[in-house]
This record gives sequence, structure tokens and C-alpha cells, in this order.
Amino acid sequence: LLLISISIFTGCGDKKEIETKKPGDQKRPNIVFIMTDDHAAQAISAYGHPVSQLAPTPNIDRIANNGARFLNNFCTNSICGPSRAVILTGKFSHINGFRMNGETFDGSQPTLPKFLKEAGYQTAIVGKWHLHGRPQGFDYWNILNDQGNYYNPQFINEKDTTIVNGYATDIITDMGIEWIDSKRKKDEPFFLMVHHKAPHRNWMPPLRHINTYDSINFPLPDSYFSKHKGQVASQQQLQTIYEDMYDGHDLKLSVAKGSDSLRINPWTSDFDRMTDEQRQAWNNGYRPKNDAFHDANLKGRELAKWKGQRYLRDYMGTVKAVDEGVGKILDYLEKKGLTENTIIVYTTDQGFYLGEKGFFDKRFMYEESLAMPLLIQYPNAIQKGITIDALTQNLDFAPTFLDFAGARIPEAMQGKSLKPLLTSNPSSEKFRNAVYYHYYDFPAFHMVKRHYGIRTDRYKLIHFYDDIDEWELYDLKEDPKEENNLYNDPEYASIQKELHAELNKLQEKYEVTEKEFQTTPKEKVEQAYRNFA
Ligand code: SGN
Ligand code: CA
Repeated sequence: LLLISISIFTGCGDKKEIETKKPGDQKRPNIVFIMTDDHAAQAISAYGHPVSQLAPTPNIDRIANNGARFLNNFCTNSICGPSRAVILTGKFSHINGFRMNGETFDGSQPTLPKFLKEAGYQTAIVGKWHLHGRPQGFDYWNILNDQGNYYNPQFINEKDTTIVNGYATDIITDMGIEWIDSKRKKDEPFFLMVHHKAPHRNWMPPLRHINTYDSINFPLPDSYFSKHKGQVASQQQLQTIYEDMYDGHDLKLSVAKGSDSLRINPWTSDFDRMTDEQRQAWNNGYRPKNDAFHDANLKGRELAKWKGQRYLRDYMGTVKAVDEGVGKILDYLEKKGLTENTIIVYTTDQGFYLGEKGFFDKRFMYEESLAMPLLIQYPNAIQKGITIDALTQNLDFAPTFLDFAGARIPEAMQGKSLKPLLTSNPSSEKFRNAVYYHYYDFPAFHMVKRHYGIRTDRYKLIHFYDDIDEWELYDLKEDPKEENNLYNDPEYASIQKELHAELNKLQEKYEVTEKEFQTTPKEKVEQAYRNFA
């Protein structure tokens, strides 16, 4: 397959790339995969949630308007490194071996970039990697060290480790554009992964947005003060905004009126790494609002609500920069004439809580953290403005890209290509009966118990295990907020039975073995609760 690439100059002086093909050749699309870290669907205006309507994301929405918006896309394991490993391999965590953040990804295994390279693609990744080893299968990589920092982050590439001054989201956006513009071979199609740190904890907006949402009152969810009736794992988690956030590190609160010193801030490097100028600008932005907080002397529920408000304003400030970066990439591709033949994806590694049930973070199999926003445009093959309600997963990304690239989809991949849903009638077939989920990272940060389960288009069955043994069942049609655990409710007996059968079937299909259900010694769990409290 030979593609000849020629460059022409358009009337307005922009250099456009026009690819021609030999008769019979299938023109292979470029793929730009933009993935953020912890971006809740509630914070993307294309998904329509009230919070996002007050802080819209017009550029991310451009992808939805130009292509497809997935309404039921889910992760297989709601945590960072594992979601990335699933995306790279097209296999569940228990098969690719990276079940929790602390584990190490075996980079020698077959992955999406390796297959695309074999198929003649130029491949690159910039930004968050979080799989602990060096990336393999990429012609170019420049990754954040571990979780990365918002300000003046450290990057690692093949040759060295450098601190790049500036704001992570802007730096990563520019690195991606620079690679497309001048670092790749222009005679091959390309696959670029742009992986942001934002809007991950501790939600530090860029200086230009530290006051952007100060006058917005975001609606806090009705379930903000939930007591988690019938939900033992939720009662025992440590990710409640008004109980578990650190006043300094997370909420950027000062010790007293007139001071810029932060209250509890266990990881000082997020702020210490700022230059004096950055810190000054930061303090100028936060001092007046922190002083107003001290004057208000809030207590009880009012204090808890204030914390939720500060969280949302900061979170949305980091999202605003992501949205601007997406706009910059879209504009660049447009200017270069690359839009028509490029698949542009916007997604995030898993969902996130914006105060529902009082929570921040993710991990749970409940909707907010299970759902992964997914928007895909590709003008050459995908109709504008379509929605897809099939049950899809991050497991499907690798097969999808290989399919669009005209490459073979390895049998060992456990996901399914989304291409038929995207290019033919999206509702013409039942894509999948149920998605399988399995979370392992316990005991760990936020103390969310190990659990697994399935979600169909209407029901969800979850089993929390390890130091507890609790089943939960939800009817999402009657109870979309998952507040009413119906497990063992006689009215749902036959549905419960069917869900158990489907769960067993999927565990067999996906080769989940006994060793995935190991539990932790009691003393270790107790110790962890003491450490994280
Ligand atoms: C950090 C965060 C946690 C978060 C994990 C995992 N704490 O440890 O709140 O759950 O990452 O996130 S922080 O204050 O250090 O940011 S993940 O997206 O990388 O899986
Ligand atoms: Ca994440």
C-alpha cells in the first residue's frame, strides 16, 4: 500500500497536506487520540449535565457535533494505569497483567501502537503514561514522570529527563502539535496519543483560570449528603469531599486570613515547584477568596457545601484549559487540511465523581466512575452529530483503530471493533448484552473495596468482596442514581437470577480465574484504614 504525499500552498499561505493514493488503495486515516485523566462526563457540555452547562466545553463539543457521541461507553476497571493498559492491549486487566496502579505493565506484550507500526503507521505518545516502564511501540515519546505535575512538570523521553516550564495541559498540547508538524515522517499515516494530566487531583487550574468560575454557583447533587443506605462499601470508602479532602493540597485553603501558607498539604511539591512569579500570581488569585472564606466562619453542612463549590470551581478551571488545548489541536489539523482523513477521539481514562453521593475520585462500578465519555469524529466515514447507545468499552478502542487502519485484529484481543456502529446504522444490531467490570486496587487510596459485576442496558449487579461480602443490584431505569439496592428483593428474583447467569457467562468468556478473587489479610486492611484516615 503506497501513499504519496504532496504538499501544496493554499491561497492563504498555509501549507496543506494532500495525500493521493494509487487506484485500488484504501486510504488509511490518521488517528489523534486525546485522553484526559479523570474527566467526568458531567463536565463535558456535549453530555448535557447541568454542571457542564455552567462551564461549557465548546471545543470538545466540536468533536461531538462533527461525529459520534457514545452514551453508554464504560471502563473495565475504573482506575488510571489499568484503563490505559486495557486501551493499549484490548484485553482485560487480568489478562494484560496490570490490575492496579502499583503493578508494572509488561511492555513487551503486543499492543496497539506495535500493531499500527507494523501496519505502516508513525506512532507517538505525549503526556501521561503512568504504566511505570518505558513506552514501547512508539516512534516518539515524551511522557510525564509518574502522575505528573500541573506546574513545571518533569518529562521523560528516550534521551533525557527534563523539567519543562509552564502548565502541563498547554505543554502537552503543544508537544502533540509539534510532533505532527515537524517530528514525524510525512509519508506515512500517523497515530498520536495526547494524554493530559488534567483534570486529575489536585485540580490546579492554569493561572489564567484561577478565578474564571469564582462567581458561578455549581449545583451540588441531591445525594451530596448521602448516608449510603444498603451500600456497605460506600459506607466504608475514604473519598468523601467534606471528610477526606486535604484543606491545603486539595482545597487550596490558607491557614488564616491574610496568609498564603496552606493548611494540610502532604505533597508539597505541587506548589513548591512553582516559580516565584507563578506562586505570586497564584496567591493573588486565591488570597481574596480564601480571606472571604475565613470571614464567613462556616460550620457543618455550610462548610461541606463550600468545599464542594471550591472543588468544582478548581476542577472546571483545569477542564477549561483542556478544552482550549483541544480547540488548538482541531484548529491546527483544519489549517493543515488534515481534518477529513483523521479520526479524532476525545476520551478520558475513567469517569469521576463531582460530588454525587458526596464523592470525589472514581473506582466504584456506579455510573459516574464507570462511564467514560467518548466522542469520535472522522468526516470521511462517520456522520455528523450521531449518538450511539450500544454498550461499549475501552476494551474496544484497540480493535476499532486497527479496523479503521485496515490492519488485522488479533484474536487474542477481547474487545470488538466499533467501526460497524460508527459507519453503518448504529442501532442495527445488539452490540453487546452486558459489560464486565472488575476493580482490584484495595487496600489503597480511598479504600474502595474490590468488586466485580456486570451492567446491562437496564440493570447492574455488583459483588464487593475482600474484607466484606456484599451484593448490590440496581434497576437503572427506575433508579438511575443507584440509591436503592434491590439485591434479594423478591420482585427482582428472576432478574437477579438472569444477571447471575450472565455474570458467570462473561467471567468464563473472558477467562477470569479463581486467583482474581484473592483477599487481603485482616491486619493489612486495618493498617491501611489507619494510614489513609
Ligand atoms: C493519586 C491521588 C488519588 C487518586 C490516585 C489514583 N492522590 O494518588 O486521589 O485516586 O492518584 O489516580 S493525589 O493527591 O496524590 O493526587 S489515577 O487516576 O492515577 O488512578
Ligand atoms: Ca485517572
